[in-house]
Amino acid sequence: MTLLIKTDIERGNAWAEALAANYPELETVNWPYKGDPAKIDYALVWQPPEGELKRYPNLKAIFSVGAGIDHLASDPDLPEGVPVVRMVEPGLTAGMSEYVVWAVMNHHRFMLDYAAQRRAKVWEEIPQLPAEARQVGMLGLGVLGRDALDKLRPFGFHLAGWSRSPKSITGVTCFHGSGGLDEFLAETDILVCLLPLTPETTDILNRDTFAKLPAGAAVINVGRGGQLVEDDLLEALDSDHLSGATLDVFREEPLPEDHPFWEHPRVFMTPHIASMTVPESAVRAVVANIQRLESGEALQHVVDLKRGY
Ligand code: NDP
Ligand code: OXD
Repeated sequence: MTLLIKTDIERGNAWAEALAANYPELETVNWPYKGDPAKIDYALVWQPPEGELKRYPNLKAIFSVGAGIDHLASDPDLPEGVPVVRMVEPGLTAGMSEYVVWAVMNHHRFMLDYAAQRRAKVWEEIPQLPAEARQVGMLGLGVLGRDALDKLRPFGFHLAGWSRSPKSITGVTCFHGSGGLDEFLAETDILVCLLPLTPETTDILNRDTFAKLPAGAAVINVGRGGQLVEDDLLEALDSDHLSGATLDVFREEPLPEDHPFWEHPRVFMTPHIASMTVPESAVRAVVANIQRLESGEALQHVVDLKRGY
């Protein structure tokens, strides 16, 4: 059995080592692969070139290195009938929750204002609100959104969430579908986007969405850059309707040098590092799934390509 790895070299080596240690029967080869395409049974990939996966006639499953599968769904030549599995693993989930808790606190504790005061050498207290006075609203109640809400719960924020299908989560006011969005936004002071990128979620963080948030709200985007209409965000920040934004993902990555976000005092940015799959823990999920398929059981976390996640 052979698995093709396509990711950056360093991470590819970490995956190869982790797989060798956990599943010695599985041979791994790195992309670009010059051998016989018929030999490849599985692919573990991040952003493969379009059409690449169609080259392997005996592919049994495609594993995404990350949680998002938009890098695969956008391939018009993705081989038909081969299941695509998204990444669900504890290291990735824990990393995202750390980032979201930090970003929520960054806004809750007025850190963008204190950074501005520091630059201006101003020593001044800003009256602090208790966590109970704010609502954190999570767009996306999947594996990552739910864990981040769990980690935020002990601080005492009001928690709300929005998903496609109805949910019931203790301590979280749940909304769903386009009919539930306005009510969800109306009370949300700190909006976190942890949605997958699909045709329905593209551009969802736009002028209308921002206008429905209370004045002074903050926006955190850790989903995908294609969900944010960047000019609309700049307009909402510059008109002081929004108090700030923390952005980890962008329409174009790396962010172009002349992009206004670089210099904007109310934007905090990171280079798509909110969380990363940890090969040492993720390998167990991949190995367990391959063993499941090899013994005739159903794979876990297969995405619905028609739905886009
Ligand atoms: P899941 O598939 O577990 O959850 C997706 C959630 O989004 C579900 O609750 C789903 O609703 C909801 N959703 C999808 N489409 C819609 C829609 N049209 N309207 C309302 N809700 C919708 O994904 P994960 O939690 O594992 O990951 C989420 C995303 O986070 C990834 O796709 C990726 O883009 C991003 N990510 C970013 C990282 C970074 O470093 N910045 C790292 C890892 C992931 P329902 O429950 O009803 O199906
Ligand atoms: C992911 C990512 O989808 O890192 O896992 O963006």
